[in-house]
Amino acid sequence: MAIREILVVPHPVLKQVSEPVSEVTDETRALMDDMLETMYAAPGIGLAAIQVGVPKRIIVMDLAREGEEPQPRYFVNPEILWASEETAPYEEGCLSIPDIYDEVERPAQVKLRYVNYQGEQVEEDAEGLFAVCIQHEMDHLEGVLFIDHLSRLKREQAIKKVKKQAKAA
Ligand code: K1U
Ligand code: ZN
Repeated sequence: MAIREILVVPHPVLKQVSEPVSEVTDETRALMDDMLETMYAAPGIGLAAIQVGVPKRIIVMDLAREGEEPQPRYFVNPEILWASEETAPYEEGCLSIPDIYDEVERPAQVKLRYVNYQGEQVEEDAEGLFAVCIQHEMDHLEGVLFIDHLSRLKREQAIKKVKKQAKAA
């Protein structure tokens, strides 16, 4: 396993649309293992493959709280089958937009279909932080960042701040 570099804005690869995975192979699982290790090291609660420069429709996540056993989760080719009309706000962050947090409103519940680590198709309902995180990560697969849900002014300020931080580092 290896920790990979996480791309940060305004890296153009983050705007790419990711390609479906035709089959979950050992190579796919090796990538998912690297992604999980990268996410834990960051630290974060989710990561899309495009954030490590791989334009494939793959997401990893772990929503276990501090002190709980790790609960790694893997989503290949995730689809939203249904989204609630009810929405909920959440103060989101993103490992590709360090130190920027802002409120995004998204459907409160979603029904998902995806392929898991073993290559099996699964359907699952998501709500709460799981619903927030999977929608945030699925946006990454379309080249969409959480700041794209904010005003142009806030988005431009966020990118400017990240660029300034990078220059200072
Ligand atoms: O960059 C990413 O896509 C990961 C992102 C996921 C996310 C967070 C909050 C709302 C929606 C999606 C993160 O993990 S940001 C870091 C973070 O939330 C966190 C870090 C350490 C402990 C707890 C949370
Ligand atoms: Zn993100």
